[in-house]
Amino acid sequence: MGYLARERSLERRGDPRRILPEAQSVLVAALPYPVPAGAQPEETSQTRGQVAAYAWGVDYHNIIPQRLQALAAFIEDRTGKLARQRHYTDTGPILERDLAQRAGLGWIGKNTCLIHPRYGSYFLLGEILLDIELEPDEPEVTDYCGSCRRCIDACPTQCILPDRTIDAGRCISYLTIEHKGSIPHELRPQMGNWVFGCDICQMVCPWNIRFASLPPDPALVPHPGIEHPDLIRELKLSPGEFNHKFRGSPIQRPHRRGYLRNVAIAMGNSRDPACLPALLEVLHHESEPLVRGHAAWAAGQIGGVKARRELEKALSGETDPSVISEIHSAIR
Ligand code: B12
Ligand code: SF4
Ligand code: SF4
Repeated sequence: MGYLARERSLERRGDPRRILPEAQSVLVAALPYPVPAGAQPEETSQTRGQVAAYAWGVDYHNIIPQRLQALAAFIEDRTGKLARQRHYTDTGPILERDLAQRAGLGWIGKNTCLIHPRYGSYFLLGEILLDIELEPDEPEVTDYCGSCRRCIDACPTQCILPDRTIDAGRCISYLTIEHKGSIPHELRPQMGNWVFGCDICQMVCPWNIRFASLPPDPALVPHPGIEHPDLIRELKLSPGEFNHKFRGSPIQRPHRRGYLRNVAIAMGNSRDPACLPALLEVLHHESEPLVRGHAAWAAGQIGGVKARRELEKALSGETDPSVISEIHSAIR
């Protein structure tokens, strides 16, 4: 996420008029996604992963711009003026939560999410910069977190800092979605069964527990089986099957190799011996070293004589230095 620190990006984030010099107003919209229930489905014995709720449907980057365009057209109709405008959701150098707070949509909680006092935080943000002067809403100035610190205490990697920022390099959301390479060994056990994103600091928030009730946008309703994927089945996805399964989904972002890396870590954390055959298959036959390496780690976590024998066997045929090093530490 180096783009966040670039000089030009910093300046533009500080003042949206660097993006659209004629800008008079910023209109901020919130798009609700499903409310996660948290628990794994009870009827099944398979080892399951967890996917962040915003990613259960279609990629919101493909939905919000359409919604914003319709909203801008409505405003043009009402004002009788063709507006100069720019749309953003996630992709642009602007501080979306900060603008949303100033537009009265909520306050920025200790978990750094924008929380609405009546609807919680399970929504995504999008903005329109306009050269039309709109009457501004009142900013949300109250901090409803008070003395609560549930998110800080519940965060598995302890990455929520006291100044309402997070140490993104330790956040499971960053590690599973944005981080490209090997996941640091010390963070793997804390990732639990999250295979894409993380909702823990929102799931424990009293404002979500009490109030999150907005119906999700129809485009974001869950695709079948996506909330708690069967880890063994996921690890077996070929490149073609991965692309087919996640076409149009945010889960495309880490690519197959990043996603299977996450699945392998979740298997290792489950310590479920039922995962071992799939992990060993990957260890011997997968072409991506990143996935082989994390499968070696996971096999080591599950342990046992068979895992050790197969790890040693894999070592004799392995040529990639990163995988060799993973196998060494798995059998140590
Ligand atoms: C980078 C990013 C991440 C990173 C870092 C998150 C973070 N907290 O910064 C990672 C990958 C970890 C992440 C995770 C998630 N994200 Co995110 N993420 C973003 C993104 C693209 C940029 C945020 C950003 O700018 N961070 C950088 C730091 C510097 O920002 P900051 O600390 O808020 O900045 C403060 C100060 O540093 C200062 N500042 C910063 N720059 C400048 C410049 C100047 C000139 C000045 C004066 C001051 C200043 O002002 C800010 C005060 O408000 C935004 C979209 C956007 N463009 O805003 C989405 C966004 C924040 N994410 C979103 C979501 C949904 C998530 C997840 C929930 C996804 C998930 N389930 O896995 C998690 C939540 C994790 C968490 N607790 O925050 C939503 C939040 C919606 C909401 N209700 O709040 C957003 C708004 C995307 C969207 N369009 O909806 N995310
Ligand atoms: S998304 Fe997960 S890892 Fe990141 S801050 Fe929230 S609880 Fe911590
Ligand atoms: S869990 Fe508590 S401290 Fe964290 S954001 Fe919610 S209200 Fe604020």
